[in-house]
Amino acid sequence: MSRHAKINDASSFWMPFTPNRDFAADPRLIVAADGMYYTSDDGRQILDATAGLWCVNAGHNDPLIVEAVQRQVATLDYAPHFNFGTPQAFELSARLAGMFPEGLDHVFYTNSGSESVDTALKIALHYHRMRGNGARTRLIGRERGYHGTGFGGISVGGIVNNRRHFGTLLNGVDHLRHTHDPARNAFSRGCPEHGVELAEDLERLCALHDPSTIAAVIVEPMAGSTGVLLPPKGYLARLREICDRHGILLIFDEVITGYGRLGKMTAAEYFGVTPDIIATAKGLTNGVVPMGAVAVSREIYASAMERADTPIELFHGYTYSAHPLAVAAALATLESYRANEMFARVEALAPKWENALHELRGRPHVADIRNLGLVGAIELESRPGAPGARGWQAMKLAWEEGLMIRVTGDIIALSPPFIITEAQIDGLFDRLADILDRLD
Ligand code: PXG
Repeated sequence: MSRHAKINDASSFWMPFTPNRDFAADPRLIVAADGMYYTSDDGRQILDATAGLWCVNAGHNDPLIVEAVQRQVATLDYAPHFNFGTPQAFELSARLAGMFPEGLDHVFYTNSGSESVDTALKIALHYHRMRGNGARTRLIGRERGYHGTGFGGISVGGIVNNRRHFGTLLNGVDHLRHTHDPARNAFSRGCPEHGVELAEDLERLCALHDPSTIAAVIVEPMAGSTGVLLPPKGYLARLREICDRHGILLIFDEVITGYGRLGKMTAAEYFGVTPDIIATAKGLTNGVVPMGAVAVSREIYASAMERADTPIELFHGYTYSAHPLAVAAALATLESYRANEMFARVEALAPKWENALHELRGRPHVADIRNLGLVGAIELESRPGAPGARGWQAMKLAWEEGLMIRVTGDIIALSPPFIITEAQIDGLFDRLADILDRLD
């Protein structure tokens, strides 16, 4: 049976964020992975330049994590965390509390980034209500923001295709302007110089709605999914100041940036700006078992505990909050990051990564190149009348050449596992240069 027949036979799988019909005609199947590489069903080694979907930070099949999960599944498969607990879930919270910025020392568990975002938004609303500020119900996101695909996330998110088919979404949501300004900032290395004033857009929304109606602002400190949009220098600190001035909670969505992507545990630490809530997922378990974690400030947790008007302080949670397999995977993942000094490795590799990436400037169609930590983006000029077509061709050519890359429209996003070597970085960009030269 040919590979194509197999896919067509299996067409009951409605694939996520994928052109399903195109995939059936031209499938890309993965059957194994190890370290930096996937193995395709035709036996080729594919360099993983995206850490799966930004999650396999420690590389594939890390023995520490594999063994921990194997041991756990044979010991305790599942336990509820509504009214019961497992010691490891408390151990993980304590470890995480020690890794998040000072003051963010309570952790709520979820199963995905989308659930972490929903949880963060709900906790923000709950916080204000518990404190007698029930009028603070507005949530502010940002244009081009990606916060997953739950109704909370698409409401505060700002990617039009993710929103337009799904009705009226949450009400009382508004959006800051995005910070992408290639006219002033193209080919910046690291964070761009121009655009700190875009944070003042929050003052505009405060003036429009009155700050006493605004519960929280949620942003990705570095927007990943929308094509790697970096915060202008000083922007996040300015947002923090404005939130403080008006009693608004600041939420960082660190589903991509959490767990070392920028060379520190969090982007909050990297930028020296501490939000009130951090939503994470992905790298928490190296993608091995789905899990998210939401870190909240001492004050938010204390408000819930001290002001609760019912024995259960927060009516929120998931059947699989703190699932034992996920907790085992997370503990082992954090241990792997620590034992292998992986965040420091990202920091050390970042200059090499930046230089190799920016060597692509001047190749055909390259309109902008951006980077931070172990993240890179190459923005291509769109083909006239066919936005996204050139990016799509790049993704397919890359797969044929043994590279997994992500594309968002005509933007190529790169975010390899932290174990990538300098030689692999050179090999990756050599091959990408060749692919760019071949694009229509
Ligand atoms: N917030 C952010 C900032 C994300 O990047 C989510 C929330 C949602 O996480 P879940 O686990 O519910 O998918 C994400 C997810 C891409 C890509 O191509 C990015 C994500 C997911 C899939 C693809 O950049 N980010």
